[in-house]
Amino acid sequence: MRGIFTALMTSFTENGEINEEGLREIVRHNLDQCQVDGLYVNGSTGENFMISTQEKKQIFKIVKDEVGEKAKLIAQIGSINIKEAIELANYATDLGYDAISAVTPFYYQFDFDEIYDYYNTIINSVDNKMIIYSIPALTGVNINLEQFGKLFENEKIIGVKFTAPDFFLLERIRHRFPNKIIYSGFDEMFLSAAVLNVDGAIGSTFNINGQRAKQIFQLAQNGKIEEARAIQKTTNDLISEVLDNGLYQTLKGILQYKGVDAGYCRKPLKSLTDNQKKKAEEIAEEYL
Ligand code: MN9
Repeated sequence: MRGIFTALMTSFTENGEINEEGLREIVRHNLDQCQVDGLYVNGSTGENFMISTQEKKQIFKIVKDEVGEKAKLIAQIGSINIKEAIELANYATDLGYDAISAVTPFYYQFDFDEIYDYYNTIINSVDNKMIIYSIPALTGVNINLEQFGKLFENEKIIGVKFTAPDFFLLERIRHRFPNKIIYSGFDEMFLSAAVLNVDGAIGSTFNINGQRAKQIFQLAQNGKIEEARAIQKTTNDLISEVLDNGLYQTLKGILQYKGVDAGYCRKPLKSLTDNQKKKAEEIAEEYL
């Protein structure tokens, strides 16, 4: 399960329906052009928190059907509706997903005992492995080193998608749990995480820039930090422009420009304005 995983985008029609053919095109683009090792399906980047249970299942099914055995698949099934999480975990497992992942439960300011119960209840209800999805900036939920230790006592909890700029905590987790899998979550900080010996990365920008992420990872593993830094620099020039222009909209605009029908974002996310679209095309021309 090491390597570069794209946090897969979902293609929607202008009316907000799932665009199946567009979704398949995004998958193929990731495998053929970006050459990533796997896909992380129905994460933040997939607009997961704006779609129904039925639609999540549909997406899991389409992606597995398109990928087959060509890449590893992680199903993000986290939901504060724990019954939904368990249902989706079993659904994705039956489809053949290699692991499941769940965002930390958010909104109600759950305490650690509740978070602990959430992960153990979900993973003990399914014959699969769990990757914790930690993204404190969006959930408000922080897990400290001791708490990671308690969660990792369950051997079915195999790792974490670490989307935080806390390199002190990241280094401590790496050191304390050498056999757990750590994925770097912020693409713009990937080299720094790779130097700390993470096992891979999961990111939104890999939908367009997966090849550079693969290079950064390979170079860092071979100790070629100078070369890796140059590629991270170009990557970050690209990411800065994407973030300034609207993250998901711009990624979709770039894919569209590349001939991939990434479609629209789902409301309440806005869709690209004409100016943003033009900028997305300029970014694609300059960097991709
Ligand atoms: O999961 C992604 N996080 C979100 C990882 O989309 C919330 C990242 O890949 C970021 O989008 C990316 C840009 O900040 O690093």
